[in-house]
Amino acid sequence: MASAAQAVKKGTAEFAKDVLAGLSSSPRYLSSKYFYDEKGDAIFRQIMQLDEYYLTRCELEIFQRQTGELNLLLSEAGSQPFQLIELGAGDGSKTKVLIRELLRKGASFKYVPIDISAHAVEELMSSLRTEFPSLDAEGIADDYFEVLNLFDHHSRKVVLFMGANIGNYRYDEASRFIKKIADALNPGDILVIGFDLKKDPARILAAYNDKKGVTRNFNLNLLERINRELGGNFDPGKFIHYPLYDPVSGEARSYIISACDQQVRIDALDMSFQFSQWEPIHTEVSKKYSLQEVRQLAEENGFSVKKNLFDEKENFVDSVWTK
Ligand code: AVI
Repeated sequence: MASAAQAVKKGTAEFAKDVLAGLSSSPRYLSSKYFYDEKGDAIFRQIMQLDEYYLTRCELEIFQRQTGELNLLLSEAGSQPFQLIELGAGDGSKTKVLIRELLRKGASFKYVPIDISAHAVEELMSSLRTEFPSLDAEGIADDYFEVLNLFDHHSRKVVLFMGANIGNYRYDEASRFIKKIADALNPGDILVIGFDLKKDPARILAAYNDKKGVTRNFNLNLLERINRELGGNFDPGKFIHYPLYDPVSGEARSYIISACDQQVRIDALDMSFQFSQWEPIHTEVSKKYSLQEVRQLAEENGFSVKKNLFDEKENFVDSVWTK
């Protein structure tokens, strides 16, 4: 078993390796998975409260209005005990609505929230202990890509992958990931997956370009994280947050753009990087789906769509699939 210090060292080494690969490539990129350090988690919580960021409210509405329906779908799959595995659990606010209902109905399950942010998992576990003292729960802080095949193959599983986290993969990557989930499940197991749907492009763009500049801080925190953890000397004031939305692919993409010619040193890599004025670093994809793409993603990976649960205005869907 790795000690906490060893885990931090491994995490930092991986971060350094990925930063080197991304900044050495042309065009440059940095992975959005590194947004979520302690500061990034706090900024993301602010994003979820923003007027422009409709996604969280839509999904919460689905969970509040349709918990009964969701519960029914979960219980139809069998009455045996199951593992409720949540990929990218975050603060678990939507799942708590479901957990409360499952406990009330006397369902026998173990909740396993997984998140890349150790800090988010610790906070979630401590709030679960207070809110649901009788809940059987085990939090895992890891990249969910890495832990999928560690699950007991015999137990019944309900996997939750919400918050439009699937949108942070391009379609082909998303399909490969869904295939990985399918391989870890048995026939009859369930996957509940949240998709942000295609809609007015102006509304989508505004969600990634809020007036208060919170999403800007979220994006630029990547540079600050490199400064903090890898001894970089990025000046975030010399970089611009630039989001765009492509209605053809449905991808909202975020970039960090160098506002001037500049050189940045990263001690942990023992290297300097030259940025030219207006050079972009790609940082994030947030793909928006059509219902036809949702169905295709399910069916090409061995799932069938059992039910689509929408918010009232049909901005968002939690799609319930069975293997
Ligand atoms: C976590 N993920 C689904 C968010 C999204 O909408 O892509 C992350 C985010 N990035 C900027 N704002 C929110």
